[in-house]
Amino acid sequence: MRKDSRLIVVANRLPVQRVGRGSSARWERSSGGLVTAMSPILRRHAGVWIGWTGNAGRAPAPFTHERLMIRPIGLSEREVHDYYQGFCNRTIWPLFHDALRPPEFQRDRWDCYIEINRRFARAAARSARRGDIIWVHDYQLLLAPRMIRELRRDIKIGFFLHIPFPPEELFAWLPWRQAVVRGLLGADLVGFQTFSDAQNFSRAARRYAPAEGTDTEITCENRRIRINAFPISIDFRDFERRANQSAVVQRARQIRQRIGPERRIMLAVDRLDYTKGIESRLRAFEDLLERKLIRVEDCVLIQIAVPSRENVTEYQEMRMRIEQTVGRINGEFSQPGHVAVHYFRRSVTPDDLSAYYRAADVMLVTPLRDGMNLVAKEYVATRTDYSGVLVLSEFAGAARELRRALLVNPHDIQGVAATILQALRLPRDEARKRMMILRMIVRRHDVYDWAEKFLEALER
Ligand code: GDG
Repeated sequence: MRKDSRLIVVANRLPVQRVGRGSSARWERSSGGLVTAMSPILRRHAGVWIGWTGNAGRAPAPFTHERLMIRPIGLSEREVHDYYQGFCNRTIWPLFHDALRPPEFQRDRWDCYIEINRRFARAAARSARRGDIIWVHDYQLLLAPRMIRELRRDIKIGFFLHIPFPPEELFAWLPWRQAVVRGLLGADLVGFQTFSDAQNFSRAARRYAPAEGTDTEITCENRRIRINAFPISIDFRDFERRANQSAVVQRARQIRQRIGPERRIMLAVDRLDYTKGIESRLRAFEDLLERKLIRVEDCVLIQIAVPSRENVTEYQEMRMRIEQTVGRINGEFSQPGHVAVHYFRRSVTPDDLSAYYRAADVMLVTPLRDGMNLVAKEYVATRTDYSGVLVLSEFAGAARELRRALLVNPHDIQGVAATILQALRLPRDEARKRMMILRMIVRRHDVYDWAEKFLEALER
């Protein structure tokens, strides 16, 4: 990026959140992955961040936080309902994740989605000076690139999709598919997690817009649009450093001690989302106990499940089913002093998360569909002594890079069970070889590399 140009990030959520009440209320940096990814670039270049505060109501006035200009976008109650909970989370999210739940197609929610995208686009266009770069993020803002382009022909616009882009047959369901494709084609560069997502999009573009070209370059209305894969990553060194802090080492030791030092720990960490495959993973674990291939005296499953989208019915139903399954497994198989599944429905601090990663002999990352999955990469970064085994779903974007994990089809419960068993029995040398390669890959392709490559490509 040119030294004097600024980066304008447009994302559904702001990188800060309001904490405290009354006179002690203040803005604090939130801990999300996107904030971490963007922060080194934003330190080098002055920047503006446009996003929603996360609460219904009028937008606070723009302000500066740690040298970053913050421009909050306001959403009314109805808009939160129709745009965020409605179109984003009940149409695009399920449709783009292999329609794991039936997507809902409602005209008024779509109208609201257009309106909110326009609100973000106007704010972006107004904030940009000549020479600045605008980087729009994710599925909440698929229409914004074109809307910004209509207002500012002189600005470079990049777009990155954090979730998968569906194959042709599924994308075709969307009653507003043309508008979505054209919305994205307003950008100069459209980035995806994997090459097959990129390919799915370029095919959709050629089908639903007056566009022609290849999988990586398209011409539409006399503009050249580049399309490519930029697999997102983590701050590898930061995870490595945290893993070796004495408080974390102590905490990991304490977790092992409490679980029982002789037991093998299997860990899973997910948002409570139906895409993450929590139910099938529990069923695979149950299957192993039922067939007496494992015993609670020898191993345990810890499931950290972070509450998410709790006012959407599908999420409430899924939570109930998961909790029933955990109850059933524990009722059936736990012994005094040996609980089969430890289920924590809460989020833990970054230090605790690191301690759990450190304590876990086997990490189970088995989503039914996932754009990337950072948990898999975080586990790898934490294993500084090269121990530990990663079981990873073929349907997570991360599987394209982390080929040396034990890959599974999460729909095949018996297959997952067999792979868990393989992970528990993997000879130490073999596990170490695999982990060395996994660590090398994530170290080399960290989040800084991701952001740099995207911005470099955008400027080309
Ligand atoms: C979307 C895409 C894509 C989880 N529990 C705790 C905690 N976490 C942190 C993890 C990780 C993040 O949340 C989850 O990231 P994922 O990538 O696994 O999943 P999504 O939230 O679905 O993210 C995904 C991602 O965007 C980035 O592009 O990879 O495919 O769906 O960083 O560490 N953090 C703390 N306590 C917890 O209990 N502190």
